[in-house]
Amino acid sequence: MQTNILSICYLIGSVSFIVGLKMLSNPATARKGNLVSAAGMAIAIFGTLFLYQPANSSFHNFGWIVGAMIIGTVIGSVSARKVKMTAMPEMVSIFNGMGGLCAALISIVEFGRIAQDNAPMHVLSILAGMIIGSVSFSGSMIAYGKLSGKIKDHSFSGQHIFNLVVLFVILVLGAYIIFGDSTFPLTIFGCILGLSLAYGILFVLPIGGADMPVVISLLNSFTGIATACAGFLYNNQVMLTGGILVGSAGAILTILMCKAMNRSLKNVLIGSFGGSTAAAGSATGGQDQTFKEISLSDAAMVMKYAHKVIIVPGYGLAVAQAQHVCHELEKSLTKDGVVVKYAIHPVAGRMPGHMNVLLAEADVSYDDLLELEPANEEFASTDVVLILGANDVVNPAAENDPSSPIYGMPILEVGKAKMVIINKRSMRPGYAGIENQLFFQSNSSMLFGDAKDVLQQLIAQIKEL
Ligand code: TAP
Repeated sequence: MQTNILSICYLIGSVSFIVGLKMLSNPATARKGNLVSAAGMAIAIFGTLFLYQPANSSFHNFGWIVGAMIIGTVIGSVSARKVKMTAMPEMVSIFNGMGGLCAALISIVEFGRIAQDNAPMHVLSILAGMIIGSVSFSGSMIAYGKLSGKIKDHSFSGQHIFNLVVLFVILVLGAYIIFGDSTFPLTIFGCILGLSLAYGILFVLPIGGADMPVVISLLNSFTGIATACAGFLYNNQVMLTGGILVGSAGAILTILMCKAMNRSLKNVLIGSFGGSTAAAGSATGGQDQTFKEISLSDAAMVMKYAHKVIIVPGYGLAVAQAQHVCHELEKSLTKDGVVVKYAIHPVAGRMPGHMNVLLAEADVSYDDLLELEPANEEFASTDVVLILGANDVVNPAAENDPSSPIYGMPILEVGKAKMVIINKRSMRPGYAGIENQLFFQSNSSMLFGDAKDVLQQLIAQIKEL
């Protein structure tokens, strides 16, 4: 009876993960989707705590489990509340690393117990969980260090080959444990653990800052796969479903981000893309080129009397926390009969969906958001493009400078609009560390200042006109 109720709990948990994930795909339902999945997880956890009956023993270590849950819940919820939106990728890295560590620890604990039964599928899932979980843990910790500026990019010549050799040795040792007649499985298991941790470090260390989100998404997918291995090991459906969903969602996101940044997945896997070369990109523009500035009153005037304005939000908008005042500007222009839309680049900001989340927080209608391709079709018929703290995602070097590190990345082709107003605080480059020719084009004008201050003043000017 108890086992049947537990199975129903797991079924509810699994369904809630799927429904929650579906709801996460739309900003209007995303918050609820998160709650639905969290509720499903709570049902699965409490079902296990109160209904699970181990085959040959009683449920023990209850105090340890509940104690760890309380500590984890307090740390998780306090840090999630405190974290700034711009530091979210760092937090995702840490949480993801903890997931990988848990999956690896399960494999380590179970190796001594289950591996003795010599069932190759069990040993395989233990090894896969340990290898993938360890890579995900050490890689995520390095990713956290790099995103928070504590660790710099590091690489040495021949590193790609070295990484491949390490990976190969891990696989050979793993195969030896499964199929070989090893008298020292624990020693070999320890070697695989050490090499897997080293591989996670080696594969993330050389990757350049601008490419980190792809790696984080990939590591997230690894954690899901490692969890699915543990689910298979314990024949636990909810763990298996959760792991598969995280693994596949992470893999799909990785592929989409690779596409958005024109990177190859193969190169991500052997840790050989981006790199500090990003900062060494072609420094076109230079001191001999001039840019125009536009005054607040002129900017307010051209926008108020425009037919169509497209706003391009970027990382700077998030830094300035200017999303609410940006929505105010949109409302004020719309009242004057201007059509206002937002063009969202898939990697604008510092994490996938960053801009969508920010704008949804400010109640901007989802219908007004244009994705890359539809936005590029609309720029030619747009009077004014207002760029708010975006840089790399509108950099034409991605299209016309083969020596640029962002060459090939699809960009928002804002230069097609009649006029482009760029708001930022200075002429400093964006995340990729490269100069932006857009700022020097004849239809571009710079509007310097903090995005929030500038927007507030623009609204005041528009009201006065
Ligand atoms: P960036 O290229 O980083 O440019 C942001 C610009 O905002 C900077 O040039 C900065 O110029 C300006 N800025 C900063 N604070 C500001 C403020 N308070 N007010 C006004 N402007 C401000 O941003 P982007 O165009 O959004 O491009 C994103 C970049 O990050 C890409 O290279 C992308 O690959 C990378 N990246 C993306 C992700 C994802 S998945 N979204 C994750 C990690 C990295 P000033 O200093 O002159 O003000």
